[in-house]
Amino acid sequence: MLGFVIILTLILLTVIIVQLSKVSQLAAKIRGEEEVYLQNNNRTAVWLVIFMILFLVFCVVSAYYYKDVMLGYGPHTAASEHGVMLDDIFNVTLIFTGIVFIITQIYLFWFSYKYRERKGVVAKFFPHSTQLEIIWTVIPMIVMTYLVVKGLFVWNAAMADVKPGEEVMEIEAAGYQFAWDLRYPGADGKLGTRDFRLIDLANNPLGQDWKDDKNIDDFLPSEIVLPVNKKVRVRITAKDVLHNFYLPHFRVKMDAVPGLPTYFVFTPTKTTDEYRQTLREYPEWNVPYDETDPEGPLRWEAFNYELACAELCGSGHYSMRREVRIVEQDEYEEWLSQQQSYYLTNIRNTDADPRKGGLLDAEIGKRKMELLTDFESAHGLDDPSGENISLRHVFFETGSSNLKDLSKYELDNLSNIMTKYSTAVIELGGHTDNVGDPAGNQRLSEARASSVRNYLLSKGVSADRMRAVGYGADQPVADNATPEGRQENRRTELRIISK
Ligand SMILES: [Cu+2]
Repeated sequence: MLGFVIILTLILLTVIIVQLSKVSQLAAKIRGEEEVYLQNNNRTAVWLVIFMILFLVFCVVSAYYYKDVMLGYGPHTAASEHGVMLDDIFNVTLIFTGIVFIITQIYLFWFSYKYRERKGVVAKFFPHSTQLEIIWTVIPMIVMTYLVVKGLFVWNAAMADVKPGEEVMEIEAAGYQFAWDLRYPGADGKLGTRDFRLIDLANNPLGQDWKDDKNIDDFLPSEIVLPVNKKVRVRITAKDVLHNFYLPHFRVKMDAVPGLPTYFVFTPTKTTDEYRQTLREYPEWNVPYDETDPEGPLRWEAFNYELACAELCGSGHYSMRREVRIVEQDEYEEWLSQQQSYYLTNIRNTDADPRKGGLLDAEIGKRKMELLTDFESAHGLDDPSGENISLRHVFFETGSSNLKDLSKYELDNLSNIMTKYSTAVIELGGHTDNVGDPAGNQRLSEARASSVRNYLLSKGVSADRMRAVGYGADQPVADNATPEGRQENRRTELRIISK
């Protein structure tokens, strides 16, 4: 129905215009063609000048009206070091091109008015003016040279990579349809190596090489969190099609290209909180973020920096948005401490782990510290002989007293402790669960305690400082009815008999 009305209206309008033109043709015949022509000419010339004034006013007013929502103005001054320079050169360019734009528009419309056809006025033929040629060649040349040279300086500064030895924190962003895999280097500060052939969407989204030690502590957070005023280098890659790593508030924008790693180096200068405080000063940011929830947070309170994909990469393109938080150093460190290594939480000791069954340096160090702490706290007592210290990482083959290879770490640590506390005398106690006959358990516990003692003898601890005792199943520390309890009961303990 609405469509019909619109079509009808258009037809009627056409009829009216045709009829009007017929009327003016008739009037022209009556008054004489030439006079009407000149009259129209005058009218058009005046309208051109009016249009020019309205148009220029509109350009200036609309730019002024929208300035606070544009990047670079009002609350949206750049939140990074190089961003300020980029905004600055945009402004310089805008001033020059703005001046040229206004002058040319004025001349264009003013000349159309001034040199309109009039009765008895003849055009003056003006073949050449060297002076004019010089003016409109030299001025643009100077301006262009200035813009290009200044632009090159800014470009080189904004795109510069880190210098050798410069302190920088490196993170990684890999785009795919339709999200980003983000990676941080962990405590060692180094991102581990990747190989696209190792990518396994379920278990190894980035194709990290687990044989590389640098990968052990890398973690894959769901948001970007960065400390303020610290230089950061982002490695940017893509796993399928072209994406674009875009942090609008920091004026960071770089293509993410499959097979061609790119990077961007920048230094955030405003925390999320500082940016919110600036927004707060603007009335349009003091309205509820969600119109349907007037009691909810205001727009400035709900503001977050964001990472967007600035390449139309497919139908789910919009969902590549990720939050970015810029925080003070201590808050950043707190966040870091909550992050879990991807390898240790998802890969360690699974079938995908090439180090399965072995110990990592960090684990060896941790076990060493635990045993030393236990030993020293018992040694500090007036009478340490009542304290049982569990040798948690001593393992035997099932039903036998043969030590498993992995036990050597714990026992080597114990041998070092015995060297450090050179007068201590210890008891090594073997314990079993209650499965099987008591005599057999007794024999097994004695044999296991002796194996431990023999290993320590081989490491140079003297025989008179150690005694091996088997307790069979007599001293359970957990419920023998459950498999976990029985496992806890099968153990080797250590007791300091004299300091
Ligand atoms: Cu994308």
